[in-house]
Amino acid sequence: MARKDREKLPRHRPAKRPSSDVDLSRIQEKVRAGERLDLQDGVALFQSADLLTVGQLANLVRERRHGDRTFYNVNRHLNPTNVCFVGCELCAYQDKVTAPGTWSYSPEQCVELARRDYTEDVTEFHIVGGLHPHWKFPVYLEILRALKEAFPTVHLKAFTMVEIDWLARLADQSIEETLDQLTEAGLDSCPGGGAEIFAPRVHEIIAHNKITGDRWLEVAGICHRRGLRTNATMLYGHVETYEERVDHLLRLRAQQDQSGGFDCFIPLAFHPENTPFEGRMGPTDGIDDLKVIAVSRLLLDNFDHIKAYWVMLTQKIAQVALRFGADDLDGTIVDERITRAAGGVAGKGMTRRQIEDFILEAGRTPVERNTTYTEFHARAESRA
Ligand code: V47
Repeated sequence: MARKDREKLPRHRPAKRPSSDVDLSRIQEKVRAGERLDLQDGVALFQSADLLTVGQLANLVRERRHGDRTFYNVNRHLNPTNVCFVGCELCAYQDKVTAPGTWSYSPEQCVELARRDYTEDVTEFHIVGGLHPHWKFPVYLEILRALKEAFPTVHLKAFTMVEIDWLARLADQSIEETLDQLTEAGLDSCPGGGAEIFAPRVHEIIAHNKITGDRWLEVAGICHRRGLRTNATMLYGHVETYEERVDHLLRLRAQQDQSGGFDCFIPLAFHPENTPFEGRMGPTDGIDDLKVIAVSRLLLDNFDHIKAYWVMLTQKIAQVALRFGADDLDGTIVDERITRAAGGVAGKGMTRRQIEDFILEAGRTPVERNTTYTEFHARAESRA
């Protein structure tokens, strides 16, 4: 990003000063009665300094749906490339193929990488990358085909709505045709990244070249109508206000009412290192992390699962989040790169044993799931 453009970026997060004067009694009644919350309720929950009441309400909703069950999967993240010409201000990816630290793996290299730590326990590859300036649509099909051929039983959760939109444009065809070809090549579902914050004011500051929030939702709707399950995310902790967070959540809820194909919602805590925001703001704070999980659980009454993504939250916050509305942790991951590039400290992966212990220590029951939450293995005891 050019220095003059960097200078224009906001120097601080908007001040978030929760207050003890916010009255939550009407919201408590609504949650207990199972009534839908609105924009005003969502903002009040964020404004309240009473984190424990907000968390307790979210926990009530979480336990109504799932009891103590806490989901995880045995997966591996794969990023075929970190070269991306979009140049989002929020991201630590590089825009030039020749920049130091970049990679662009061939389909064979993706298979080789996946094989390196593969065990028969792995049920999912989570595949996302940048929008590579030189790759054509067939490269993406070949990556899927090569992985499916080498690992026929592994679910391929690949490509965000941003990538799907780009692939359709690369192939000069409709989203529907693109999805059909990707599915034929092995695509099983899509991850939830790239949604950022839908509000145009924020989008312009953190991801001005990326598809708009409206387009992200439209592509998700098309996936759902085509029978493809997807996830949804919200990147928080940069320049967005409480109102803009709540607007994002309510737009996801409205989309879910319409198309019903989201499995899980994942709040993503912004990491500024190696992005143009480095030096302007630090990582998010624990109070805000827990509040976002809790308010998401309370507003997204039509989403089954809220994920505490341990990579971005750290293991400690993710564990506490299991009592603040979250019921899922993502998985073993093995080789996480997006957050580490932006200063993440939680590590590259966890063993199944570590995840299960971590859930049991929170007083919850670990349940291994597949990607679409249709197969489960409950574990009373942790195991290797
Ligand atoms: O799309 C990019 C975000 C996303 C930064 O669907 C950043 O199950 C924080 O979407 N700081 C990728 N976040 C991760 C993602 C995801 C993760 C886990 C599970 C699932 C799922 C999806 O990370 C990107 C972008 O929104 N991101 N840069 C950053 N500096």
